[in-house]
Amino acid sequence: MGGRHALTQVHTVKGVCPHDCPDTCGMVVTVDSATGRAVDLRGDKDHPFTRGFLCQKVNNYLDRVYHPDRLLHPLKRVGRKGEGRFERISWDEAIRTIADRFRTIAASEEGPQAILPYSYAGTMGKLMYGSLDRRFFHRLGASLLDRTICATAGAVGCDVTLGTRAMIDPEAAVNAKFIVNWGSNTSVTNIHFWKIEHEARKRGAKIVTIDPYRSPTAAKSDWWIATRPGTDGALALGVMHVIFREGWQDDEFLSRYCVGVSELRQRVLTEYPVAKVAQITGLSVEEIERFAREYARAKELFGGPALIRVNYGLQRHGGGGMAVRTIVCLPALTGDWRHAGAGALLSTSKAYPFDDHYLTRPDLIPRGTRTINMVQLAEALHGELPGGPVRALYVYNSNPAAVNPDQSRVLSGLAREDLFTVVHDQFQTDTADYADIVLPATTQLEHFDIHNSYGHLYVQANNPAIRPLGEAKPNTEVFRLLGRAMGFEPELFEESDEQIAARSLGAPGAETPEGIASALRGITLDAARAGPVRLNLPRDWAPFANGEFPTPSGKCELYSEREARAGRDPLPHYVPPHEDPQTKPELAAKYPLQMLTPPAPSFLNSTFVNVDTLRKSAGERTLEIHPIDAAARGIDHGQMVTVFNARGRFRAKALVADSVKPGVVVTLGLWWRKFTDDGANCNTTTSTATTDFGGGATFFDNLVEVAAVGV
Ligand SMILES: Nc1nc2c(c(=O)[nH]1)N[C@H]1C(S)=C(S)[C@@H](COP(=O)(O)OP(=O)(O)OC[C@H]3O[C@@H](n4cnc5c(=O)[nH]c(N)nc54)[C@H](O)[C@@H]3O)O[C@H]1N2
Ligand SMILES: Nc1nc2c(c(=O)[nH]1)N[C@H]1C(S)=C(S)[C@@H](COP(=O)(O)OP(=O)(O)OC[C@H]3O[C@@H](n4cnc5c(=O)[nH]c(N)nc54)[C@H](O)[C@@H]3O)O[C@H]1N2
Ligand SMILES: [Mo]
Repeated sequence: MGGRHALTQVHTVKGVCPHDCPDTCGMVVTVDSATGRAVDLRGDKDHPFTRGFLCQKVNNYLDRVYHPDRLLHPLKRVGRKGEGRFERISWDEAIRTIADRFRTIAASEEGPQAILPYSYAGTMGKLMYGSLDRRFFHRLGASLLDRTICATAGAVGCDVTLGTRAMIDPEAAVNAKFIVNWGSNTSVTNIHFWKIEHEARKRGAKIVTIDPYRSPTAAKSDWWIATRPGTDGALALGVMHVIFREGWQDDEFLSRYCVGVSELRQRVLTEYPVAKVAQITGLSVEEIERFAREYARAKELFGGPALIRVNYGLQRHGGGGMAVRTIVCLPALTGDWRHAGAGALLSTSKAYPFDDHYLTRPDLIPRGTRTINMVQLAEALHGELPGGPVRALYVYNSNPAAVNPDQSRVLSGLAREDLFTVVHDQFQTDTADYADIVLPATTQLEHFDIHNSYGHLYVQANNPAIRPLGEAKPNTEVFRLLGRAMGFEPELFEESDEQIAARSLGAPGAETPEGIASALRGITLDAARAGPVRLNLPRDWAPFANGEFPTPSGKCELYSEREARAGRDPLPHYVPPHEDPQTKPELAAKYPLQMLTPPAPSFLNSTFVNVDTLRKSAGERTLEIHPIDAAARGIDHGQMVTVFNARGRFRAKALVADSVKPGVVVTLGLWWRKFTDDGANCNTTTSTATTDFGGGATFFDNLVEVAAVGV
């Protein structure tokens, strides 16, 4: 590595964007060799998928790395919880304080389960996301955290039908001729795949987006289909109805590789006539018929197969798991799985057989340890879950005060004087304001890591480019210190991060679907440090072209025996949202509007909100509302409104627009309370109710009312 910059001597270092996004971009950091300071950061042109360009947020990444508000030293709280007043302490004192508290709690009658680790995907690196931290908390016997806040509804939904995630080689999607962004704001949340969709469009593909909101992606698509929130499962059943009614199904694929064809056929033909689906989804019969025809007959009409980019937006509803289970049945009906780049794509993460058992050591978990669903942090902190109260909370890679549902109750829980809270982060987040001990974390430029991706098929290592700022430490290092302070077996913690990464590439994990068990074979850490390495998968990889579904039957399970045995409906069916005007008219009489709260393009969930340029580009907090709903409430364009329900309220500026249908409102998240004038973000109104499958979050399943704020 090496290179020249004007005047100063510089060198370049290859890294990986660590943020929670399917793109997992390759980055090149230019460092001033004399000062050791990073002076430039760009996309890695040699990365076959991310091809040298970065999103708006990471283009500005040095603003975040060298932000004047970076946490540089451990702190202890001196003010009230939430007030944000802290005093510098040493690492020694911080580690000793934490270990003493953990030891005391573990020895108490309540035991180590009264300690709760809380983390999500602030970084997606295999080591920083989940390695020594898991080993530490497993060894300690702390409560287990079920990490459900984002992806589990669809993951389990997919598993029921396919036995794994819906996956393809995303690069092969240039071959698709009919591309459906289903609950996916692809042009914002997966920009390199959007580029591939564009390439496909140049080759004749039609792009359709199914979304209650005219998202940037919907606006740029050939066709925006505005479903009512949470009704995607019904739409998919209606499409199946039309396919079977017209006889457009691929009988050969169905009979060779699927179970339950006749049961499903019977179900959709009798129970999901198009008129009923129109009533549920708010679409017209013509629109549904046309969508079904173009989707199912894409090969004749557009010259090639169809691909559904099924994403997270549609999962955040009570029936989100079943919706995904249902949607991923569709490519079996059309036979699109036969073709590379066609079928459906949720996530490629299961294509990487990293040795997660070795990384996280689940064998250390004491028998009978309870599991807490992270979506229910509010309940956990208020002592409402089985297994006793939470006495200590250790937060890293996450900002629950901003991202969790039922925010007011999360905050009152965090404010408990008897709760001992540690927050390890790069910044003084809304959550850190409630900590007893704050620990400074390194950024991706300052530590080593190894990455898979959930949006492409390359393994990459992140080489550290600069030294840690101040006294910041990587997650792994903090758990080494804590492991030592607790007197845990040194061998659990003593390998270096590089050694752990190298070994994690070595042995295939137990759950690996057949066909990808060898995907990492022969890929060395050295190769991954030099740049992106493609998994050992064939160029025209189409994992289900010949069946080979890793389900119990080995087939695509249109009918699920496992579901039947669990006492549930074995066939796809429509599960309405928890807060649905059609099925909950009494609730809707008070709170008639269905509110969606997807992230703002300039933020990544709550990350980047404190970067001034990005916050400015996000503008104000807005609420998009249809002219009919605005008029009914006397709300003018540009006026401040209060959005509320029984859980809470927040303020936003009304944008009266036809970007939503009547009955739907949209506000873009996820602001930090401290950057708002009312100390609240949209999660004051969201609920901790979970999805049908996977215990997932239901952020978009949320009835609210809106009122003009008097001036
Ligand atoms: N209303 C509503 N709520 C939502 C969503 C929504 O669409 N609407 N989206 C949901 C989704 S999809 C998700 S995934 C969750 C995301 O929830 P979180 O995973 O909490 O995501 P972030 O808000 O990005 O916060 C991550 C934090 O990790 C920190 N961090 C980054 N790297 C490191 C590191 O190496 N070490 C340590 N210790 N800390 C680090 C960052 O500084 C940041 O404060 O939010 C959910 N919440
Ligand atoms: N810029 C940016 N990129 C990101 C993120 C970010 O915060 N900012 N977050 C990252 C993370 S953690 C995740 S999980 C992914 C999420 O990426 P996406 O899956 O694209 O998720 P969202 O943007 O939350 O929602 C996508 C769309 O679903 C729509 N939607 C809501 N409810 C429904 C419904 O019932 N049916 C249908 N059909 N559509 C619905 C929303 O209006 C939204 O436009 O993006 C990742 N990429
Ligand atoms: Mo997410």
